[in-house]
Amino acid sequence: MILLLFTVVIVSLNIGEYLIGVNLKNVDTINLSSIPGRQRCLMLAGEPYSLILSEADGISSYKVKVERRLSNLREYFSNKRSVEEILSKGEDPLIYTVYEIPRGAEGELDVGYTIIYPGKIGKEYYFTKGHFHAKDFTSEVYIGMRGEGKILMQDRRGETKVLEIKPNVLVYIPPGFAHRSINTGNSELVFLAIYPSDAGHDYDTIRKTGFAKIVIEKDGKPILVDNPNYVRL
Ligand code: M6P
Ligand code: ZN
Repeated sequence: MILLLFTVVIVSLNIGEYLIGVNLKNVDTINLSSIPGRQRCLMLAGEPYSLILSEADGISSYKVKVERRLSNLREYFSNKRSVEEILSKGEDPLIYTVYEIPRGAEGELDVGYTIIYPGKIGKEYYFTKGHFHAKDFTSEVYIGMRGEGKILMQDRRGETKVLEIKPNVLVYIPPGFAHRSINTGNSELVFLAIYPSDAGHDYDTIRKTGFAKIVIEKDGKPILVDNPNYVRL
């Protein structure tokens, strides 16, 4: 009987991993957008949990770790010549890392812990890809942990808003706004993100249009300027 119960538990865990498409226990580096059926992940749904915010590993008990390097952001930075120069030297700097606890089910919340490293490509500060939510009527909350930066938000008409993020600051991103985080400091920008588990990531729109504004360094300070490559839909 105990053996039967044990077998049932093992089989169901494997099915959970099969549904999300990755082995969650051994995930090291994975492209978040490549996980099929994230919203069907059954691993943790319904179970309460607590976690420790640690400087070393992001968040304890994370299930997915995403690393994005310059080569993953090739189309995103505005100074294409700088991008190609760096990559052609065989360098591929790590721009940011996300530790994530996906929950999978409608009504639940996913938690992400993002570290954007300090740096620039040309004059443009390191940033995240940025995305709309696949479900447009979902929002998100960011809580600054370390460092300083900006959250750039843009609605479907191309109207932008920018807010500061730093420790003890909470930024609310309303439904319908794409969001990108930018590290404008000399140290890591670290923040927590909390969003509905079924929100989904729409990367395609921003990949095609870019944001209408970019954040660049001028005289040692970050300034917001028009993006010369922005494509208005
Ligand atoms: C935050 C959240 C995540 C997101 C991450 C990186 O943690 O918004 O959902 O994945 O930032 O941003 P992006 O997915 O745009 O690369
Ligand atoms: Zn989001």
